[in-house]
Amino acid sequence: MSFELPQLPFPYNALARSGMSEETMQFHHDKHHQAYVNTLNDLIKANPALEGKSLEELIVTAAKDESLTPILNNAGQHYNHSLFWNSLSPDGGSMSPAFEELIRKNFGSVENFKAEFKKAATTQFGSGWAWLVLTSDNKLIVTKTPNGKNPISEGQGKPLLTIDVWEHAYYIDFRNRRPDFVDNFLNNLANYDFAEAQINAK
Ligand code: MN3
Repeated sequence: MSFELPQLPFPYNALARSGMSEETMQFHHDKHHQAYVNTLNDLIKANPALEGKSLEELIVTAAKDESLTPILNNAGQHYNHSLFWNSLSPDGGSMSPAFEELIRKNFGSVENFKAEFKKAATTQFGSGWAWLVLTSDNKLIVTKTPNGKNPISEGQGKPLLTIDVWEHAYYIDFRNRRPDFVDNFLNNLANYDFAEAQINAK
């Protein structure tokens, strides 16, 4: 069984009024994410021992074996983009009172959380991702990872929310202004309800 590109959880133009254009969504989902899925399927076909593993199993396995770096890159990018689409919402940027309380408990204030997340996202040198992660001892932390790596490959915990800071994620809408792209994500696009639901999911 091969991996498939998931549909976006909203129409391509749904985020345009919140600063993420239809053109960005079409290129990012249909071209970039699709390419990672296709490459991953080709790599698995060439390495039948890996057939049948879940995406998370592939990431954990490949993270321990340097000869599987191409698998890690493409499985990671498939996982990361799938989570990224769910981290976005046309009604993003607002937190439930319960989630806001949890953020306050872990970061001191919502402003501190946003500052820490922005710092991770803007200081990730080159391509990569920033994350809100639930650790195994139930703390919320912010992390960043390069290229296709993620909190699963790095053993940091369960990913709750992510932003893609590869240039292709923001260059159409924000040109080189990554900090503005991150601010816009945190204030207008971030699906904090999804992050909250992930805490209790499986
Ligand atoms: Mn991307």
